[in-house]
Amino acid sequence: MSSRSGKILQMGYHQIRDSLQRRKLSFYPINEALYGLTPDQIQLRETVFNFSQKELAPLADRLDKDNGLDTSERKILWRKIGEMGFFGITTKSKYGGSDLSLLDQIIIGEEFSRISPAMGMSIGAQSNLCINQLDRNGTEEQKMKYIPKLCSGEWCGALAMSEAGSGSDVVSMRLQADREGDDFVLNGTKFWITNGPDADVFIVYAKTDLSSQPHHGITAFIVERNFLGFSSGPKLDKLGMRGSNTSELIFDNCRVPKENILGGLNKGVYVLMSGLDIERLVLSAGPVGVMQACCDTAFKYANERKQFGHNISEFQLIQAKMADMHTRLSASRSFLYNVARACDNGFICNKDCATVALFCGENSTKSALDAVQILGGNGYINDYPTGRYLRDSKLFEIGGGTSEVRRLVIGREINKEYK
Ligand code: COS
Repeated sequence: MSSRSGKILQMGYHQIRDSLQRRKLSFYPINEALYGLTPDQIQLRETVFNFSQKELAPLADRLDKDNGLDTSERKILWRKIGEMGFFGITTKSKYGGSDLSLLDQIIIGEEFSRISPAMGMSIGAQSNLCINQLDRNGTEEQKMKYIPKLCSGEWCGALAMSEAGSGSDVVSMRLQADREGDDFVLNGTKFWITNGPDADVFIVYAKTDLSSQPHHGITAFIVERNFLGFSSGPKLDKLGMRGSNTSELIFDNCRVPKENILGGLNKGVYVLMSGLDIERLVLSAGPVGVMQACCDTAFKYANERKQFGHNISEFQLIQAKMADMHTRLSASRSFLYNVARACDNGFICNKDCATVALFCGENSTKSALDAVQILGGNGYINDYPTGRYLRDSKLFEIGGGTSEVRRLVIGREINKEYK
């Protein structure tokens, strides 16, 4: 390549990249007939969109490169999110929540994830896994003590379920809690914990009765970071979702007062299983947000990138990919909103929650792959966000239950219905 043509090609590359980076994403039109959103929900989406553009967009790529947010920046961001009411979304206002629906929570999660899936996940872990679990299972005293601080963003929250040796087979966990007077003493570890390095309070599942069936001897505890014997490990170096801090948790004779049992002694499996349904539903906002982000980036790129004298969007093989991406997004969003509405009306069904998580998670990875392909060589370098979307997306086929577990849950329920 001559130095002249090299320069011209470089200019083309920079121009498209800069135009993608400079451009303010336009707020996309919502087909109300298709999605059936209320005027309040349309306005909510726009509010989150504007917030994410201002607060998350400038951070998203840096977080990916730096493997997370440092503590002081995270604390400032958390306060801003708390002020907007985006943490305790479905929680009653008397605990500092916003008293909105699960569908509203999904709209919020989707817009966060459209800009930064990693931040969407960290914020979701606090609002869904931690606050929601406390809200549904806590005593009045526990709720008053913890939820307002989490809703305001003063505190960061997390949930600790998985261990290095117990992922899909969650009830085989080994973290043990032994009664000593008015306390329980926890020994063992948890692994892959979202917000692990940052959280001030954790919902932690531990074995309290080894003599009964594995799933009947589990208890949920509320553990504060400053409890004696608690520590978190260094940030894990992940493939994707790097903007979301993840770590191991270590319990070394960690003393937890018995008042901090959540949902009853040896009743942890019900807290855990019912939480998993809501988690799978709400987590699905993430892949829908990523699919939107993939469309935003790839469609714009295809309409700017010229080859053979034409914008590549004019080529039918590119149009086919664009059509597939659009179809996956529309189908996933419609499905998710319908299941969310059913859950809001009290019909929380583990088959539907697993189905929607499976569908959205796998479609998101497919669309991220298509987006990388449309960007071609530029999709393969990290100056563009599509590589990040692909790496982030993969988590949605693993976290909150792998695609395999989701298929297992769905298959089991189908068999019950047809027996
Ligand atoms: N709400 C409340 N309780 C529920 C429930 C729900 N939605 N679903 C099941 N339960 C109860 C059951 O009633 C049962 O209790 P009883 O024996 O007293 O009736 C108990 O929970 C165990 O249920 P089940 O026997 O169906 O569970 P399994 O051990 O067969 O579950 C899978 C197997 C693989 C489905 C389960 O372990 C699972 O979902 N694993 C994935 C874990 C996961 O998602 N990890 C990622 C965490 S990221 S935070």
